[in-house]
Amino acid sequence: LTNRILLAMVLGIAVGSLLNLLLSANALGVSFGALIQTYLIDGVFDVLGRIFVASLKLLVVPLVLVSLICGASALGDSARMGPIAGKTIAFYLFTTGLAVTIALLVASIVAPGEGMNLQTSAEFVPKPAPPLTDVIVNIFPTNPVKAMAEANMLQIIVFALLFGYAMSHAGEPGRRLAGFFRDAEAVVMRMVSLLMEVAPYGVFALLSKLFAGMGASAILDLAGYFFTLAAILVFHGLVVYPMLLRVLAGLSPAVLLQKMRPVWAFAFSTSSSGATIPVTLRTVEHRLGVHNSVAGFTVPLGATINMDGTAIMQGVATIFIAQVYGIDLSMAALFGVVVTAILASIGTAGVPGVGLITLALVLEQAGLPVEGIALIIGVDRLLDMIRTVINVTGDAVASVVVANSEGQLDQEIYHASADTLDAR
Ligand code: DAS
Repeated sequence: LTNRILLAMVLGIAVGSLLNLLLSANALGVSFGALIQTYLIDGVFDVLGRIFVASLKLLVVPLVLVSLICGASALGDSARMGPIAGKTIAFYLFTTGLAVTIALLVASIVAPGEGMNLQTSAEFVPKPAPPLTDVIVNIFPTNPVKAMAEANMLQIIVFALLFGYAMSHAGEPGRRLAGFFRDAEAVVMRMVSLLMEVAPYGVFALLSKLFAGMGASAILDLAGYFFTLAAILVFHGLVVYPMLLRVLAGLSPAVLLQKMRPVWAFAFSTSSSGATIPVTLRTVEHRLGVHNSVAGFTVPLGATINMDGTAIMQGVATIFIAQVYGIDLSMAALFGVVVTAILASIGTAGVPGVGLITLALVLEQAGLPVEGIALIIGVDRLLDMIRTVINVTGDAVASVVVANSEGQLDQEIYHASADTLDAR
């Protein structure tokens, strides 16, 4: 299945890029070109892609709810919820802070924005940011059904943790209900597997449409910014995470990276950590051996508050915009960028483009012109896809490290090859 999804990714990028070339060179003629654009790209590919993302999102709330309730009730017994939550949140904050610090350092040295006089490509109207106190109070749901209807991840997480914990301290009725939720989780997980069977078609459609509309010219204008950011994202994924796995858990990173490929395909093609939760959760539990009581908590929480890739973009974009406008940032301003990037990633859900919205927060805090975002908006779509891959990888690494530290990692599953697991 993994190979089919990866093949769909490659095909989608190839077909989309070819269509982009043919259409921009007007090689198909005006009328036939218009037909292709209308009925194929904006028709079949667009509809299939959106149905695919919708069906993924459909599973997110039920899966997060039942897996967290099961996880919390299992944790409730062992009263390990506190230490696991503490370790998880500490890991997320540390890696996000590390990510944005590396980004600020490298971008300052590479200086991609030096001496550029770019005109802003479009007016960017930033949304007013909610004050931090509201963000914290907003984490506590007033109505669980409303939280689920709005897919408010943090509120669902709080409700599920409280409900699951209470369930584990409710005697016989609690035990019966726990059984129900475990069955419910098994069924929803089965739905994820069914959806993954048709994933190649969805991934192909999404990427064909995306690349058909993505001119290479946008990347050429911003090559310095694009390649600096892409390089740091790859470094974080292939060097920092493997180092953390070895140092903190003594585990082989190659195994994790190899098993994460289907998750990467979903994250890359949907640009949404939230929509990828069902696949991240299934992979972390069934292919990396993280017990449900840990994964059910770390994965949904991570998809919402842990966005190392986004923090890296915000670090590089801040330096780039400061350089383009010829503004020198003080150490205090840079420190403020680190703190704001961490806090900004906490308050936002993992959906496409959320990184740009919170970038306005970071720029404001650094005293930089927020309209500078318009400089980089043209090339952000592809970068969003790449940084979402890093975001979900960070969630998986945290799950493995925390589970391992709690003795909740099945080493036999972790080290089993992906093919033997797929065969099960
Ligand atoms: N697309 C976001 C995510 O789902 C990341 C971002 O927008 O920066 O993680």
